[in-house]
Amino acid sequence: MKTYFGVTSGQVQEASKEKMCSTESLNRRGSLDSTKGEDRDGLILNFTLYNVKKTELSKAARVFEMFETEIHHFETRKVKKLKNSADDIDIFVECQVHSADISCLINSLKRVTEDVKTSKEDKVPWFPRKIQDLDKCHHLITTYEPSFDHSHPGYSDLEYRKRRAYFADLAHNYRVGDPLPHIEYTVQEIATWREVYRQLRSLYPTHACTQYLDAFQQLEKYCGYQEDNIPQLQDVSRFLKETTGFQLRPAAGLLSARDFLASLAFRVFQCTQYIRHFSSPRHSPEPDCCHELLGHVPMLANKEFAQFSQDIGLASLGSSEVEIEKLSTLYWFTVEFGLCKQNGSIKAYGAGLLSSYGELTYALSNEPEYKPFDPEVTAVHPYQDQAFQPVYFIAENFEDAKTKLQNYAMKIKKPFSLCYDPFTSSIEVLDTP
Ligand code: HBI
Ligand code: NLE
Ligand code: FE
Repeated sequence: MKTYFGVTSGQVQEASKEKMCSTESLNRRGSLDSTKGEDRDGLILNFTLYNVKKTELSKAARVFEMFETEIHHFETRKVKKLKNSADDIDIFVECQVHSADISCLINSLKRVTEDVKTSKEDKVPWFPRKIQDLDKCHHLITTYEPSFDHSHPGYSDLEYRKRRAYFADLAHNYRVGDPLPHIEYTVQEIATWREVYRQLRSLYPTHACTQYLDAFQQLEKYCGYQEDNIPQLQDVSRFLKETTGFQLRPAAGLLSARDFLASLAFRVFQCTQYIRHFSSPRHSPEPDCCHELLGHVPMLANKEFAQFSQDIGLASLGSSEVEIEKLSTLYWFTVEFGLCKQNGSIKAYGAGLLSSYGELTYALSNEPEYKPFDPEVTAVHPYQDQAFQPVYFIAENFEDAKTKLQNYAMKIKKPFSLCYDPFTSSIEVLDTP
């Protein structure tokens, strides 16, 4: 439990009690929030305290401290009045505060001065600003997990579920900067990998785009990509870092779109390490190491594509739920299930296709419907996340898709603009109100 200094108000004690209770909760989209009391979902708000007596300044500062707000800006200005108020000041504060604490905080501030204003209307959801903040971006969508979903092929395989719990622990305990966990894969796991690898490898020359084929060749040469070996994330991450600056971190399963997209802004790809159940190698509704290593990694080794991925990530930071839903749909129909034109034919670049030999053959057959990639249309198109897609979007080429996406992202309304600083791996926020 945290100790609060100089607590004078009963309301503040109330707030600290509330915090102690909110260790685990289910959010709207069914993801398990297990931030263990961290104020990860804080909102960035502006407070103005008018006509504060100069002697009360430290008291005001203490209120912000007691609520464990993260102060981004703290400014005082002398009140310009003609008479009798030489000692009064106005205080302007921008800070991140847990949404549950806002009204208590305002009440406590009102003990310092009656005149408190908040910019509640420009609520901005919390987002990571530095790469270490990604340790807080691990919220899982549990829909397709073997222990929750009865139709998951591993649901009644206790051995498999135990193994999945082991992988989940590794991911939960991981912190930025740690070495990526080395895995001793079992004979059965390697057999599943072999089956997936063989089938896909025979399809790639005719089904995958040239950017994919080039990178895949490199990965076979330098990164242990072979049918009898599941590559280690540590080796793959090093390879990507050298080619496009992308790096990997372990993920316990399917992450919330907000957390997953946020990490892309830092050129970090959240990667599962477990493998799909041996009974269904053709297709898995949830990501696994076949999906990450065979689907995503080769494309992340392409400069143009790496930029495209980071751009979606940057667009997601601080966006509303509605915008996140649209960006994740865009991501779905491009990075996951995208097709593109190449030398007069259609090829796959989406990771969900390049990791599922079932869907890869289907996508390039004459069964599904094709539509041209257009962010405005694609972002609101319904998608299928349990079976093969009925519709795929075709990009002219990556350059075109990237420009269209950047134009789309520029139209997302935010009260600030963002810039990624590659030297410090952090986000600079500009024009904050
Ligand atoms: N989580 N671990 C992981 N891997 C993904 O590929 C992934 C994810 N969460 C969401 C997601 N992909 C997307 O389909 C979009 O919702 C962003
Ligand atoms: N369907 C894909 C596969 O079987 O590899 C995984 C998709 C993950 C979003
Ligand atoms: Fe994926």
